[in-house]
This record gives sequence, C-alpha cells and structure tokens, in this order.
Amino acid sequence: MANSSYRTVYAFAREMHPKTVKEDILYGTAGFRAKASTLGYVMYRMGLLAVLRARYKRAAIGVMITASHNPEPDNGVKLVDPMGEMLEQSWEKWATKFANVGDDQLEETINEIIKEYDIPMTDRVEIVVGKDTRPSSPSLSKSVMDGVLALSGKPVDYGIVTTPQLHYFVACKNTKRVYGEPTEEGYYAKLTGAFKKLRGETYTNGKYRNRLLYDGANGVGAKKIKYFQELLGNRLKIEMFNDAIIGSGKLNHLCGADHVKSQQKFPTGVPVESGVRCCSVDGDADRLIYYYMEENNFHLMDGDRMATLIASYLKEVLEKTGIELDLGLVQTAYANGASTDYIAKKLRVPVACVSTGVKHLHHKALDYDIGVYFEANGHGTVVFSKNAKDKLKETANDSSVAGERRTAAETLLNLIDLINETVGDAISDMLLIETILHAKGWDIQEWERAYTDLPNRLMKVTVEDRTVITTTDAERRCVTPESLQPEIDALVAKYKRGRSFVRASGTEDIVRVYAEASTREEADQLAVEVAKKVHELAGGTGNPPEI
Ligand code: G16
Repeated sequence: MANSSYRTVYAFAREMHPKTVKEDILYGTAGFRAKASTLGYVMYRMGLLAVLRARYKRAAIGVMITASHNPEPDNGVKLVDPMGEMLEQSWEKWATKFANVGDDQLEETINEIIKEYDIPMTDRVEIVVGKDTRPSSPSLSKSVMDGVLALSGKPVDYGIVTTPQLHYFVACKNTKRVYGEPTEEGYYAKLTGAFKKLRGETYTNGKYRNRLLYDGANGVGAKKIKYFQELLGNRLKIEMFNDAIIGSGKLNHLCGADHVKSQQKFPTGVPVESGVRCCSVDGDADRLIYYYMEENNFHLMDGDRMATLIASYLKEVLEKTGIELDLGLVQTAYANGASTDYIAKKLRVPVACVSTGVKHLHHKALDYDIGVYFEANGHGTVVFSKNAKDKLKETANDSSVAGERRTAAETLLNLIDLINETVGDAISDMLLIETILHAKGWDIQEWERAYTDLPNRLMKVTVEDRTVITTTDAERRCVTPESLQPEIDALVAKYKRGRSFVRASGTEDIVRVYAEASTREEADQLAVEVAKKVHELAGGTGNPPEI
C-alpha cells in the first residue's frame, strides 16, 4: 500500500498532546506505567495504535487506563486484544515505538506499521475505553479518545470500570455476545446468576459462614462491589471497607491486595475480628488476597493458596464427570516452594513456571484443557479449552449418562460462567473461592491446612538503572550483572530450604527481591543479604536496604 497522509495525527499531537518526555518508556509487565503527569502523549499514541490493531484484527480492541496497584499519583495504560487477553507480545515493540518517536515521526511510524501488516485503513473500528478512579484518569482517557478519533476510529467510553470488566466487554463484543452482554449489567448478571445456581438456597454449610470482610483499596473495586452486595443480599454478606472518595489520595494506601501481600499485614480500615475471613482487592480489582487474624497472628492466603484450592476442586468435580481432560497449573518464580510441592506431589497436577506477568501465565495455561494460573500476588484465573466446553455440554445434555456425572458436568459449566476467563478478576475470583469453600463446608482455617507455606519475604531495592538486571529460566537466575548470581547462590546455600531470586519490576522503578527459607528469621535475613548484594553490584541508590 502506498504511503498515506495522516497529517491530522501530527496536528493533534503537536497542538494537544506533544511529547514532553525525552527518556524512552517501555511497554512493561502490564503496559506503560509512570507519573500520571507525564503520560498524556503516551495515551494519545495508544489511541492511535489501538485503531491500527483493531483494523488489523478486524475486531474491537480495549484500552484500560490504570496503574493498578501503584500509588495514586501514577497512572498507566494496558491494551486489550479481541478475546479479552493482553496485547499480543509481538505488538509490544510497536507500542514502545509509538510511545517514543518524536511527534513529527508519528505519520511515518503509522505508515510503517500499515505496510508491515497490510492494514486496511477504512474500517470504522470500535475502541473500548475504560478507566480506574485515579483523579488523572479522565483527562488521560480523553487523550486516548483523541488518538482514536485522529485515525477515524470509534471510541466507546465505559467510564469507570475494573480492568477485568473492560476485558470482559471486549470479549463480549468480539464473540457476538456469546461470552455475555457487553454492559456492566450483563457482567453482574452473568456472575451473580452462576453464583446463585452453584450455591443454591443454603447460605451456610458445615464450617462455612456466608460473611466476608472486603477491603476495596479505596478504588474501583469498592465502587463495583456494591452491585454484588445488592444482587446477592444474604447469600453472601459482604461487609465493605476502604471506599474513600475519589481523589482522597488513599488509593492502595496501607490497604489493598498488594499492600497486604507484600507487607504480610492486615490493611488499615478493616476491623480485626479473630478468625473471620477477609479479602483485599487492588486498585483496579484484578488481584485478590485472602487473610485472617487469630491469636494476634496474621495468616495470608495468597495466589498460590487460591490456585491450589481451585485446582483441587476442579479436579474433584472433573473426576465425577468421567470425562478425560488435561488439567494443569501455571505459576511464577514467586510461588511458594511448599505450594509447588503440594501441587506436584499431593494434587498430582502438572505444574509449569513462567515469567512474571499475566500475559505469560495466560498463554501457558492455554496449553491445557483446563488451565489454572495464579501469580502469588493474587492475579489469576482459569481458562477452559473449546474441547473441554464441548465435552462438558455433551455430558450435561446426554440423558443416557448417569445423574451424578451429568450434575458434575453442569457444575463445571456453571463454574465456567462464574469465572472471568479473559484475565484475573478479583471479584469473580472471590465469588469462586466463596463457592468452593461453601461446597466443601470449609472455613478459612480448614483451607489453610492443606499445606504449610515456607516463610518468605519480598523486598524492593532502588537502583540507578533497573535494566542492568537481566534474568533467564523464568526469572529464576540472574544473568547480569554477571557477578550477582554466584553471590546469590552462595547466600542461598547457607539456609535450610533457602531460595532467592531478583528481577527488575515491569511496573515500578525498582528491583524486586524474593527469598524463602525454613524459618521467618532466616527468610528475612536471606532477603536482606540478597537485597544488599543487589544494592552493591547493581548501582543501588539511597541507603542499603533493611527489613
Ligand atoms: C501487574 C501485572 C502482574 C504482575 C504485577 C507486578 O499487575 O499484571 O502480572 O505480577 O504487575 O509486576 P512487576 O513485578 O513486574 O512490577 P497489576 O495488578 O499492577 O496490573
């Protein structure tokens, strides 16, 4: 195709969204993240890229404005592909290129991508736009829409929604509503409908009680849970905390899933009641963490715990259907060693380890008929293959099949409706966990009894340039700086059941350190020792790290 002129794109860029930052920015673990004040031009350009992607895929594409677990002054953007999955990795380089070229090179870059993919530039494609509750989100959303309009795309503004809701809307639009109605009401109806079918009219069961304390992280997860409170009523009594008004500066502050998981502490704002089940979501409600307090001890039920509970339950129900399907579980290096042992040895479910980022886990999970994936930080879901869905429907509808097998197949079909297969969804995951605990008649203590976590510690180290840290083997080994891995190996060797790794964060300007060992003191000690080595060998800034 001959080069075309996209002068409006440049005019808009120059007049309204000029590139203000010289340093390059990278499409990281979950898109771009930075101080909100620096992101206007990046958003505009992601609006442009979304239109190009949508025309190439001949489908609606999503753009979510959020910095999820980051502090309130940050913001970010993630692109969502047609089936609701994260942007295909081969296009991340284009996102990075679009974000970093000069304003006057935008036209040329657009022509370059059109040529490479032979993109038809006539379709009036829909770009589905959503945003979290950050005060900076409305103006950044406007920048995205300007980008969409500059290339004659059609922005569809969903306003304030959770990240997983946006993924769901995109999937609904591109499956001609087979996945559900592309509206907030459609989303609530799908999830609560499945929940009611699965739980029936018994609200409690055995040790299970239908009361849950919920930390909304002062974000969109607090706003949206209200619909579930209304629709579920006494079926699940959700008591919500941390719903500060927009712009209070309290988003994710001392609360939310990331705080609870990384600090291994109760969030602020949630009353401490001994033995009572609590959960926290993060700033855009795509991560979930459970916990409780007993005799002044804090107990954390993280992504590994959710993955094992879900996989064991799915395995149990699947066996009852009599259908042969592959069930597998995907984790990252952050998974607690005890959980991996439990999955492989007790559950006897195949387990894979991939790099951090839901995009990697999701991709790997698609290798199985039923792929359960969770990051330890509480980000995860389950995906079901077409083969699995077809076989389950066949069994559920076959009147010659024994009743017990048919009921089990129906249960799995309802579970599929309860699960947001497009991406980790804190609210859908919460309803799933509640359903499983209810079915098993378990309280949170019983759930915890499956295995004992190895004590672990997460730390952050600030360095001059975090890209000096590169890794291999699903981030379990450090490649550069070259002298670092031998030092880590030597430190780990001193501790019983010791394990540690380091990696550059893709969402914050820091290096993350993970350590586990057989006792709390040793895990803390190992984490500090490794963090100090990172500080020393990778250009640390500020004071050397301490617990
Ligand atoms: C994002 C990603 C997650 C990842 C997390 C932390 O979460 O979606 O997959 O685990 O960032 O990534 P990193 O360690 O590279 O900073 P969220 O909830 O912030 O979107």
